[in-house]
This record gives sequence, structure tokens and C-alpha cells, in this order.
Amino acid sequence: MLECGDRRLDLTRPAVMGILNITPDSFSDGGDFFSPDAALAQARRMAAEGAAIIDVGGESTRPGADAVSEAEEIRRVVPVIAAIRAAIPALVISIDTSKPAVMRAAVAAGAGLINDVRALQEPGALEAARELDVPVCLMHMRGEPSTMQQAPGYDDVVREVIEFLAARIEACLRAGIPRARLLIDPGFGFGKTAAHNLQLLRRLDRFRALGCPLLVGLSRKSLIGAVLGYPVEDRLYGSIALATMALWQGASIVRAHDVGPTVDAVRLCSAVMESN
Ligand code: 9MG
Repeated sequence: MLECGDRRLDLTRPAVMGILNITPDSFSDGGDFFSPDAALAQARRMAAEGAAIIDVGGESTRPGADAVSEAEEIRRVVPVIAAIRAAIPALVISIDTSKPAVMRAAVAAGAGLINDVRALQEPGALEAARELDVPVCLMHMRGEPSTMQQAPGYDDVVREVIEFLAARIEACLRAGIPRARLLIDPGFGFGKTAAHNLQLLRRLDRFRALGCPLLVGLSRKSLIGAVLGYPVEDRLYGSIALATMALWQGASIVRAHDVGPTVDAVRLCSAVMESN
């Protein structure tokens, strides 16, 4: 069980985290849910399809995305978090941010989990996460979204990403954030070529040695486009195939745009993995 503020998340079976981008420019759903009404309707759809978590983000992290001010990010996400919290109380709401002030405003509005693609490396982020006392997903990213896909290089991507996450877990423990509140994520597509992403997925089971539940985000990502040659809108089957490979290697949370099909993959994987 993961204690997410006053909500509890059962991870004895994998959970699906639905993606809700309150942005005009995210890579696959930018602008679709920019108004609070449209965002709440999408959250209701994802909850009905079986999402246990809704990840609300107010700043795009796609390659080349523009930065958003703290005030604008708060203005985008807080009304949506408050509306979801009131309308669908059983859901865990996650805030996708790296900014301490956004973390504080989001948790005050009802978020119970922090999803930080910068793994609490921004000034004040470790302290904010410790004070807020909610679980945190530490994701690996090489560089910044504006430049991260400019020739990323590694000697051994799997070893280097594991070492980075191990160091961030240590930093959290030193800052007073207990291991029981940490999740980890290799950060598919964040400063990685298609070959790096394939190697990470091939060896995903090695991340289990870090002792924290594993979250993965593969939904509609460029890896699928690189292998199959499909545009973003045709990547559903590829997303489900990759999510299944991650689940098979022990992923506990799958971050997805297409919640219903991803829930089916989780249910089938769990049925096979629990059979004997
Ligand atoms: C915000 N965001 C976009 N992609 C992501 C991924 O793969 N993992 C996590 N944790 N967050 C992501």
C-alpha cells in the first residue's frame, strides 16, 4: 500500500495512471483538455475505464517544449485538481511538476503524489517533498526538455540510469524522505535515442534491485514511431505491447493516455503472472 495523503494506493496489482495534460502544447494531447470542464470530463472517462491515478500536468515536457512560469502552472493545474478531488474522491491525483511552489499548491488542492521528471533536483524540491509527506516518483532525464534529444550519449545506458536513480534515492533518504514513499522511473524518451529506450526496456527487470515500485511511461512515445514508423495517433497497439513488456518485468504503475486498453493489458498480465 502506498499512502498518498488521505488516499491509499493498492500496488499488490499494477495500477494505471491516466495522463491529463492541461497544456496547449503537449506532444499527443496538447490543447485537448485545456479548459477545466474538458479536463474534468476526461478525468471522469479515465476513472470509469479503470485508472487508479490521474497525473495532472501544467507544463509540457515534450522535446523542445517552452518553459512555463510557476504562477501560470499553478493557474492551470489547481482548479483541475480541486474539481477532480471533489467529483471523483476515490482517485489518487498526481501532480506532474518539478517546481516546489507547484507541488505545495497542488497538494493543498488535493494531489496525493508528486511525479517529478527532474527527480527532486530543483532548488527546494527535496525540502518541499519531505514537508508535503506524499509519495514521489523520481524519473531519470538526461538534460532538459529543450535540448535533451540532441545526440544523447551513454557508455551503458542501463547501468548509468540505475546509478542516477540510486543516487537520487540516497539524496531523498538523506533529506528525510523515507524509501516507502519513493517510486522510480527510467524516463523513456527523456534524453535517450530509440536504441537506448529499447535497451532500457529489455533490461527493465534490473531496476527492481533498487527496491522501489517502478513506474513506466511508454504511451505513444517516439520509440514506437522509430520502430513502426507510425505517427502519434496510430501508436495505441504499440503502446500496449510495450506496456505489457514492462508489466512482465515488474512495473507497478503504467502511465498511459489510453486507459481502457492499458487496464486490459494489466488484467491479462496479472492473470498470467498469478497463475500456477
Ligand atoms: C510527465 N511525463 C511524461 N513522460 C513521463 C514518463 O515516462 N514518466 C513519468 N514519470 N512522467 C512522465
